[in-house]
Amino acid sequence: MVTTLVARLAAIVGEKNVLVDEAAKAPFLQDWLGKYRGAAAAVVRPGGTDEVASVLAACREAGISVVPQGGNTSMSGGATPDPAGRAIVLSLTRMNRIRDVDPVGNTMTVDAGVVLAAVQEAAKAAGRFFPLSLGAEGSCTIGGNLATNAGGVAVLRYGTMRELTLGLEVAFADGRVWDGLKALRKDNTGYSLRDLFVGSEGTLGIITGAVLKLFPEPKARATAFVSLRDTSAALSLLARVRERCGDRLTAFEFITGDCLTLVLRHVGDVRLPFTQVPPAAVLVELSDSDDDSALGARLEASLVDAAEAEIILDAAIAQGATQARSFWRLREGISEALVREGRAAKHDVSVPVAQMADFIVAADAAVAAAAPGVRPIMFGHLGDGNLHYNLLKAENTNDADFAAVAPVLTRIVHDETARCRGSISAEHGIGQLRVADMSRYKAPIELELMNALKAVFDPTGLLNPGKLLPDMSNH
Ligand code: FAD
Ligand code: 2HG
Ligand code: ZN
Repeated sequence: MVTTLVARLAAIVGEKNVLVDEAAKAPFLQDWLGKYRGAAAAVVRPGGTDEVASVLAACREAGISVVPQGGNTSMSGGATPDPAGRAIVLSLTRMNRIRDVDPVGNTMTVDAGVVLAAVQEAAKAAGRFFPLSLGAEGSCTIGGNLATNAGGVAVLRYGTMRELTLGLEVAFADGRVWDGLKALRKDNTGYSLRDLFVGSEGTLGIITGAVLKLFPEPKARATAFVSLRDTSAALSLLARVRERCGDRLTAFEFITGDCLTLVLRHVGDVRLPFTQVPPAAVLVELSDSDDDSALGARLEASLVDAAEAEIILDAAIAQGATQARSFWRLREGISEALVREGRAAKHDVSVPVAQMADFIVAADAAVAAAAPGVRPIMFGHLGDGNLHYNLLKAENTNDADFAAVAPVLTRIVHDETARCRGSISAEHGIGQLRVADMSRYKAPIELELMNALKAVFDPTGLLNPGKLLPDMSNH
């Protein structure tokens, strides 16, 4: 059966685009964090939307499921198949064409496999700006960004991927294609199908193309690295900078001192602009589409204000683009530093911004009581109420002991999140990592409706099985 399917897939996408050799498949079968390893009958690399549709039809007939994959940078195992091997990985990376840039309508139409950085560059070449920005931008794709409703470091000003998208093209499980590539800012003709696919993590259809919103290119930027005592101080600073700078505030990234220590330990070519590692730090960035030479002065005035009010300990304002990049390097190096430090129980929570300090105090206390010595390493998009609350094993314990306690710690963190009416996945999706927790923290009516939608779009369970939705058979 699999041999027949492979031959059929080769007829659709070309023999060299169906990988069956174990070594060739290997990079597609393991996630970025090295937490999951799966198996697949083949990795299939279509070159266009029609090919995607034909591959889906062939897999459906053969009873083989399909795991869509873009840049394979998922933080929740969303793009990794299970170990059974009764799936193909559908890699969209050959579909990397920028189809159209419209500087009048301020839109760009792209294939789903275009790498995010290439979209940013194409926007720049047209004198425009595409604001989604995250550490994996050199390898993640627009399809993956859409399927996870990615956030990143500029959500405060520009919103998540959902808010940056006007239209979609989607191949359905039955092999039909929906051309929803409308470049319209206004379209109130019924239910928004587009919004169903954003954040659906490959479980409802394969996104093959998208119309994205473009923005005026920022002409001025001002960036500061600020040291502070704690999260409460960071929240006070956020309120002050917002008051003084309005929507020029583009990024407000929070990093604890313990987290900075890991970056300094594991990432080359980084330098802290202070003599000592502070208890906490914030990377603040303002931007303006006017060539506003007063932007730096505005940021400085906000920080002087905050220093006088004893909200901040110290601040360094970047003297040019090179220093700004070096501040960002400290922020963007965090995920890599965490991987190098060892196993972590990763959490990507959001709570109402005003509750963030209380959340951290309560979560830290409960974690310390349950597992003394476990190290909370925190950072995140504080302006969005989004915290990456990572727990690293105590220095004197081994991986096996930590693996045993990790689910208990996750329960503590997620229960505290729920108490604050927060979300257990702010931006990384559910994937396979958080499927069990979906049943625990989502209302039964939401789960029931989500399963009903899945049954409409993918009645045979062809698409990304085991991801996002918990099995409802025992409910
Ligand atoms: P993949 O990892 O390949 O896939 C992600 C999910 O989307 C999977 O469920 C997959 O099945 C599905 N999928 C992929 N393509 C399609 C498609 N065409 N149609 C349907 N489904 C599809 N995320 C944030 O939100 N903010 C961050 O700041 C951030 N920073 C990161 C930093 C690093 C260093 C890394 C490794 C990851 C980071 N991520 C972040 C997580 C990740 O979600 C994003 O990198 C990105 O959105 C995933 O894109 P991808 O192309 O790699 O998708
Ligand atoms: C970030 O904000 C990403 O850098 C990754 O969302 C978070 O590694 C993580 O926990
Ligand atoms: Zn993040």
